Amino acid sequence: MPNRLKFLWLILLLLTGVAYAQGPSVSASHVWIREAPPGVDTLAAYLTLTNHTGETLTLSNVSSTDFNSVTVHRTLQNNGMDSMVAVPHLSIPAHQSVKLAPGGYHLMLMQPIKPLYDGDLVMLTFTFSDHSSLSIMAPVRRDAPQS
Ligand SMILES: [Cu+2]
Repeated sequence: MPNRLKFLWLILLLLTGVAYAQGPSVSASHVWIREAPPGVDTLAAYLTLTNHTGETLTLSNVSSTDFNSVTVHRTLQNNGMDSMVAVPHLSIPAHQSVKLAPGGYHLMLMQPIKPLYDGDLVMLTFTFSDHSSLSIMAPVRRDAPQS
């Protein structure tokens, strides 16, 4: 792993550690953004959201200072054709995780403020139905991480 990536992961681990210390309602893991092909101004972000509370929470908003618009999408496969639908109210059941991963749920990041490449970091801010919020740094990657 290149040193620069090690450093980024260290920052991510520290941020996650701080979030845990404050006892967040929801935490994020396996976070990454797929680098867009040249000329494409829509990127997909993937992560796992874990609800640490005893009640179902809904993701009420996602924003990023690096994009004009962020929405939750779901990829659907119908007769071999992929299509995407908006998911306005993603639910995370009590003490459970929801995976946003290729082929299923994802964040659709639209109209980046500047071009983003492998190794860049993007801040994403999530707000949930209990009014708690979570900000994370998501690394842009050319290829899917092994996990
Ligand atoms: Cu999408």
